[in-house]
Amino acid sequence: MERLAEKDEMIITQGKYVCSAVKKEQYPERKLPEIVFMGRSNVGKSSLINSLTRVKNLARVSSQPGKTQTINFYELGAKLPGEEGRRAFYLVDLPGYGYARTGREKRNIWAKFIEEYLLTSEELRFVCQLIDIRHEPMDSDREMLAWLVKHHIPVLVIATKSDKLGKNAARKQVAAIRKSLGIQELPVLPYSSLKNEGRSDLLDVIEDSLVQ
Ligand SMILES: Nc1nc2c(ncn2[C@@H]2O[C@H](COP(=O)(O)OP(=O)(O)OP(=O)(O)O)[C@@H](O)[C@H]2O)c(=O)[nH]1
Ligand SMILES: [Mg+2]
Repeated sequence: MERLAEKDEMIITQGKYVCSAVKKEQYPERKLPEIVFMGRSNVGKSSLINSLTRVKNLARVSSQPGKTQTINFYELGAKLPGEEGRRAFYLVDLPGYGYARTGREKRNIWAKFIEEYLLTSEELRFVCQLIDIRHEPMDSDREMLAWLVKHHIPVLVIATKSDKLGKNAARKQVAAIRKSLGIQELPVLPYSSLKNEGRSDLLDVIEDSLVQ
């Protein structure tokens, strides 16, 4: 997404790890707006959080799927254009779904504590659902999206690892993802954590969600 003119954008002033949770009592005490990242294992959720904050190893990244096993809260500080003070909000990293080596029992536990979080969070602004730009969405992706829509949780679909494809191929693949998810009317934001592509656009969406 090219910009015609540079406009002032939100500036991330700091990022820090706050806590990890698998149950309600472990959520952070301080209530702040929450932006959540979900998607299949290995799709690049933790990498995207590092790219947004520009803090390199804030969220743990691994080439092995199944790295993130808890709900992890990162607190960000931001300076919004035209505002004097700082805003604070959480980026929330979730364990991946659809990881084949996680047994049935473990998957059920996953679903339960994630669901509890998503359904009870009072400050949830929107969920970023991540899809690898090289792959067609799978049934688990469609099921998760349908679940979010059913519960009236706002979603932004992000196509990750956009650096893996050329510009044209990426554009085609974004259209294919949109079609396969049945969301032809909604935007899909291409993102590369490697090159920070898409970062300004995502910051814009986050800024909008903070000021509304
Ligand atoms: N080329 C490229 N590789 C990426 C990008 N984002 C993530 N990766 C790689 O993809 C792998 C998985 O990244 P993670 O950020 O750990 O993925 P995750 O979704 O948090 O995975 P789980 O925690 O296991 O659910 C790592 O090897 C990353 O280096 C990207 O934008 N471009
Ligand atoms: Mg992760």
